[in-house]
Amino acid sequence: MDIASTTGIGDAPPEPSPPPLIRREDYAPYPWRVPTTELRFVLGVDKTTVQAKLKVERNPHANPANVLRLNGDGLKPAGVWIDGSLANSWEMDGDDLLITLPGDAHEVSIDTQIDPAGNSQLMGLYASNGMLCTQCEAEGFRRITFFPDRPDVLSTYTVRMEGSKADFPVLLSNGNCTASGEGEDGSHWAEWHDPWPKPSYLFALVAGQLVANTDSFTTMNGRKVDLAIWVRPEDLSRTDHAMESLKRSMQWDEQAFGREYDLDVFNIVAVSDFNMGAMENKSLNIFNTKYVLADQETATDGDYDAIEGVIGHEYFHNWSGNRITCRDWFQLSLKEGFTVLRDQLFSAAMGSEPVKRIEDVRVLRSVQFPEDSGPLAHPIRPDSYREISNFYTATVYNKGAEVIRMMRTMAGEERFRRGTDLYFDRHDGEAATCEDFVTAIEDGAGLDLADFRRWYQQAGTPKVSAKLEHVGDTATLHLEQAVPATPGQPDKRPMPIPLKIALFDRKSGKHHGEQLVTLTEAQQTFSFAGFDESPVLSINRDFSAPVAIEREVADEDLVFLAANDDDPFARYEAMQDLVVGHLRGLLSGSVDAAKRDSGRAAIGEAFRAVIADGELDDLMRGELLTLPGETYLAEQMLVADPAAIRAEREGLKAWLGQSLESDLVAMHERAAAAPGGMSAEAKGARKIKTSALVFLAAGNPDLAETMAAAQYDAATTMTDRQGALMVLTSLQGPQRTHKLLDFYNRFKGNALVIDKWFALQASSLHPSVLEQVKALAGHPDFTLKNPNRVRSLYMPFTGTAQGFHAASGGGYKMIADLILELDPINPQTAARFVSPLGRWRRIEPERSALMKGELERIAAAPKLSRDTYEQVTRSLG
Ligand code: 0A1
Ligand code: ZN
Repeated sequence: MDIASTTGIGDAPPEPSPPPLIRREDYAPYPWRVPTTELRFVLGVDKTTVQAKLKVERNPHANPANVLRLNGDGLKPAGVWIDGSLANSWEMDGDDLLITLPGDAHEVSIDTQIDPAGNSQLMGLYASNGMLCTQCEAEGFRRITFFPDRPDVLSTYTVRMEGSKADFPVLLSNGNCTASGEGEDGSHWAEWHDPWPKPSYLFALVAGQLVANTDSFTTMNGRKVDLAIWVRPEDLSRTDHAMESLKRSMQWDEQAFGREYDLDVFNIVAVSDFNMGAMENKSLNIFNTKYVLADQETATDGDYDAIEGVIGHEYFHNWSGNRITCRDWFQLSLKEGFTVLRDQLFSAAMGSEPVKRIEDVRVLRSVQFPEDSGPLAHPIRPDSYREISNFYTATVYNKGAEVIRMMRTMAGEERFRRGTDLYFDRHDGEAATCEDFVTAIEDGAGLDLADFRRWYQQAGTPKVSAKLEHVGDTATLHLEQAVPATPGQPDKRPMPIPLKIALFDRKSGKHHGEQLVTLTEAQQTFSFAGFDESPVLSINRDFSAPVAIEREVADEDLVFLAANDDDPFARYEAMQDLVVGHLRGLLSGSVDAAKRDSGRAAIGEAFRAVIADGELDDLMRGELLTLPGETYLAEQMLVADPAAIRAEREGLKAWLGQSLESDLVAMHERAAAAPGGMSAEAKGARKIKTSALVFLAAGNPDLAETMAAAQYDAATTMTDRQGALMVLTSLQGPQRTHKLLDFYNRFKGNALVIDKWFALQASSLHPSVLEQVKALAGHPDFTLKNPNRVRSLYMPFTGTAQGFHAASGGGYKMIADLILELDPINPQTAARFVSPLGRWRRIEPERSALMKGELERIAAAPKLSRDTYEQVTRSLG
């Protein structure tokens, strides 16, 4: 579609015009309705023909238009019929098809032809290992046929698929299979009907050689739902955990949110070529294999948890996303923020609530906080975009979830439930807005959220400084908030920030009850009487607000909280703050050797107490023994030196590994003797085994090498095996090579495990990681065509101080080269690699210049996708 016809010979090449900016304030309803859509597919991997028949009628609530604008992307109409007659009253406008319609209601039919095998973007209809599948969110449907490809046009779909029975024995689409039959020459067909009106982004089709794990679920009102998880035959034995997770999700949504499933079938299909995690197409969810397949030998405990979470997430979308969808893509957080909150609550209910909370906060801080403080910062409800795929971000998803969680905290669980009940009731069947959601919570829960709406408008992580003063018998809490300037938003207003606090008595180690204070002004004080002695402040308990707290606090108070706080998150936070404060001091150069030693001693004592604490479960112990990550540490500094952060953090790790060596070895031994299985105890034991090795590897590499090699050899689970190999990969002894080779040979042919093999090497602390990743890119198993493989090699690499941030600039160049090479193949995935380079303003000057230089090199490339163009220009802007 890109053969230039616009330049005459001898002309200067035209400035490529930037892709248009789409603005939230320009929303206008679509002038037409599409009550029904009939699609007929004749399927082939290299050629699929599509016939679309749309009933259209004028939308009385929109400005009238005689032209029906149907979006397309790379399509040519092979024929257009209006009310059954071949029509010529149409024209193309760029990729869109414009049809002039005389009356109020018509039937429009359009034929198109597509090439699924040539679709390397994996948007629309594409081929993956001989199977055909679709991905339509956000704007992929327009790559299948011409259509008003926007979420506020809801239609009832009937789909007929026809194809070779040998190649495509299984034919699936949304809703129920209503008819099927045999054709000539070995073909067969099936017809599916989805009774629920839906936007085009929820359409799905799958055709291929698949087998199913089947089961059923009976809903609270007695509807029996047939469940099936479709995979390639060799993967069938790894689908049980996904099935159990699905049934638990269905049950939990009934009990926690009163949501019942609304069809007789629910299908999940696993596909190995997929741009994201999974997709909530109505009754036909399509999943990245990574979030379906698991057994103990090939999947880690983390993988099991992620599968449960993503299965839940997609299932919960049936109500928060499908029954109530989004009016436009600016409202993405309406479905995503809310659904992430729902999946977080689900996972917490299925496992350890505090550990889940800590994990969620860690993701928020390591991914969303940097996004919010960089050039790509945007509000959870963005104001504009050029390519919507770029806005499937940690901000829209994870901060979006935090914002809704704050409403829940302010309302309390019960009142919040009244709010969500009202929302589901009031907007069922509609394409709604974030504003609709907030209003429903306001009305249902009885909250005033007038100022709270600023959380939807303003980007940037608020900084809250907290100081506790004690005079007479009164403790006074001084709070101040500042929302930093972000691109396009220089001035911010204060936002309501709900903070759970407790004041601890130093002697008893207890507090007199948790309180919720809401900081609404730029500065505010809160007084608490009845304290003869100055209490210890525990603040933002359970991470009640997604803010950065700067507390003026003595190390001894942090040690106190790390040992005594009854809020597990606050306890974790005290440990983190202790370490962050220590490393920050060292990095600023303001700390002498004596102060460094006393800081280490305090941290060492806290760690020793955590290792010894008999009351703690091992999952939580593992969290408390996790040092703050390098990105989070970099985030604490205006300008970061990645090499210095790495060196100080590793220095502390080595010191802890040495001074706690016997405690760590004993902890490892104790955990190694624990029974296996999938209980919380067994998972906890596996987690702390690897934690012990991580510290020992820094402190005593030879000992760690021996222990890790033994753990690897004895492993009966991927958790133990991967943990051991992760440690060995960062060491330089002979076991590194042995075990990497063993791992590869053992799992050759299992794509998801080979992804781990790439990722472990690409994330290692090994000094030669840059050369190693370069070499791995030439490995016969590496391909740019598979997003999982690309991500597994290059994403972990962007976190390596000695690799990505190599002083030579070689790491930056490698990622820029990747972006340029991947962009024409898969722009969505390519654009995801821009943000690590976009951190340039917050990095020390020499590296900063190198990073910026690479961004400029990408920007100067002759033809960039909309995706990459937008991310690169925002990053430089
Ligand atoms: N709605 C999905 C996310 C998703 C978005 C775009 C995709 O296109 C490649 C795929 C999936 C979710 O939140 O799970
Ligand atoms: Zn989602």
